Amino acid sequence: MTDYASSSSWTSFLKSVASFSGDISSLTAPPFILSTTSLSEFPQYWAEHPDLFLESSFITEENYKSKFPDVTDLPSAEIARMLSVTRWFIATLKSQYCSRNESMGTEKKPLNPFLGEIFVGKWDNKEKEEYGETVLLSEQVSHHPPKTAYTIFNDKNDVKLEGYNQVKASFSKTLMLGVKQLGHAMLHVKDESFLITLPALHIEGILMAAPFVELNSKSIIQSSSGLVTVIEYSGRGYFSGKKNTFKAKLYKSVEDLNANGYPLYTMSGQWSGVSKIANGETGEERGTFYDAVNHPTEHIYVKPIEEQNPLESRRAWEKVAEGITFGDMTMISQEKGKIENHQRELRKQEEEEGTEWKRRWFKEVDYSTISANERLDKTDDKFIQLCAELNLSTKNTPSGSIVGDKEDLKAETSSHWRFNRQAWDEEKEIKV
Ligand code: CLR
Repeated sequence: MTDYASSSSWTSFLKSVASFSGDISSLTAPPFILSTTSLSEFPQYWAEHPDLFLESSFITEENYKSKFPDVTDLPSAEIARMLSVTRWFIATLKSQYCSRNESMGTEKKPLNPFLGEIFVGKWDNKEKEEYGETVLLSEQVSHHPPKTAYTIFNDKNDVKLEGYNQVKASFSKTLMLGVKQLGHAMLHVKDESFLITLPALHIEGILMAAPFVELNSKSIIQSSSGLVTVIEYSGRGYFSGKKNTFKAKLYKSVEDLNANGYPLYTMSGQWSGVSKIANGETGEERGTFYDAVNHPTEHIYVKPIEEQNPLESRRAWEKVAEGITFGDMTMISQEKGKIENHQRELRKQEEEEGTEWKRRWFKEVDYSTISANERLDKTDDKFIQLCAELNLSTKNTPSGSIVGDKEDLKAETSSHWRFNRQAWDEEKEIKV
């Protein structure tokens, strides 16, 4: 990448970063650092291991021991399901944070979705009849600031993930890009729900024109069963000198976590490689937890572009993507310009008519009216219940913020995007 690093297009990009406003989409980067993939596609990373995504739904009182044969001291099916959800989550990280480096050599700047852009696809799991079909729907529900809402569901096994992505980014003096994620994800497996907080991250290697992601901080998975897993991340050096390492602890309850008690299990290693599981009290190893190398990803099926609706991401960006592939800056800006002009026209029209762009499959839920803790006993909303377990803020804060902390006090709104299943059932134009 040293050729690119010393190119004039890169040095002038670096200069423009100095006056960065906070809106990543406003940065004009040279073609070699542009990705042909839109951010609306990123939710697919949650299910590139369809077997692990569904696994917890197959764990019962009768079979739970056989699902983790090395974990000889496994106390219950509930704990087995939590281990399974944790394993699935760990398995998603390589797709989420390493896949661009693997396919394109470096992290790149994704296309910034337009309002109403959609990305749909499925894993048909034909070789495993009991899996049934897993469907992904993703929709750009806001342009300023960009927000992508998504759901991934499998009706046959009653598994559903829903969430939305939004980031806040800022460059440090050393040209490291710090990124906070504002959304969250929720997984529903039959009657159990799991709230997942999203890690902060930073982009290294920008100076060398070879960006890559490192995760900071932590993720929490809170189950409606009371079990909770805390996953701490570190880059090269901190835990072991290896990159992409984590340490996860599964606790019986938030009380145990807060009392600094022993976890039931600890899992540690590289999320992009091998990790081990151990008894949380004795430290005795219980075998391999996850091995990314032995679990190749299964990519989503997406209809050919000719069959796609003009709102579908790959069709909408086809010409821009061609420009990027050819390294043709003129074509890129012309084709991007067409999309932007069309969007400006739509917004103008809406303003004249006093209307708003209609969101297709997701609705915005304002939690400020329902999240007060004293009403906890009156709500069956899983997000509120699971946040309350951990004292997490239900406002629009960086994922994982605690009630009363700096970010929580600063935040003014509490709106989150939720899947509207009925709207999908009534959908006539878009097919997966
Ligand atoms: C989006 C939500 C996914 C996880 C994820 C992975 C990589 C992140 C991406 C999110 C948001 C956009 C991101 C990207 C890595 C690089 C890219 C932060 C959080 C930025 C916009 C690219 C910067 C451009 C460089 C050339 C400086 O579940």
